[in-house]
Amino acid sequence: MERIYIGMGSNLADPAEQLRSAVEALGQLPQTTLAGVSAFYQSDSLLPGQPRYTNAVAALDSSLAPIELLDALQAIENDQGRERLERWGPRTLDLDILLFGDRLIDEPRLKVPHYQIQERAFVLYPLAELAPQDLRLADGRSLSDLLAACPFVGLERIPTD
Ligand code: A4P
Ligand code: MG
Repeated sequence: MERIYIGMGSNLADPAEQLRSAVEALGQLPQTTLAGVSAFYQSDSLLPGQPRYTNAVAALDSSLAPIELLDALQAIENDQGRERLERWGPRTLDLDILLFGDRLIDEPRLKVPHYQIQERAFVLYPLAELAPQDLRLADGRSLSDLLAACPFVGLERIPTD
């Protein structure tokens, strides 16, 4: 079993509902236990002219191989109506593997830690709700240093009813 953190994002078709469905689907993955879900956060899109995003992070304990997990996440995205029309385009659901145990992965289809983790408050703050305070990424960076360098700006924590 390895601890895995998944970044979830949606900015179409009732984003909070998309994230709730995604959490349910993650909980049903084979060889996998859902270990936690952060609060949901809203923020403006990194690209102007798109609807606001809702983001959250889920923690999994899984014995799936990284590529098996990526395939399963892409199947969940497709099930929830994702259409890949343009890179960075608006989407019903985006599931990114943020961290996978203490692995460094650099394959054509999969880079872990996720390459923009350090720039994204909507990833770091929900991750910090779930991860141990002294978490280190596989590349040696500490989560607390990344948080200190990425202010909580433009994020709105939303009630999850
Ligand atoms: N891939 C490589 N590494 C990974 C990984 N660690 N996890 C590959 C998941 N996938 C990974 O992703 C393209 C390819 O990345 C996949 O086929 C996989 O093999 P995609 O999800 O099809 O395309 P994308 O989402 O358009 O690209 P990308 O780079 O994942 O976009 P981002 O970084 O997710 O950015 N603003 C706010 N506020 N909140 C957001 O969530 N998201 C984006 C999209 C822009 N602005 C945003 C947000
Ligand atoms: Mg993605």
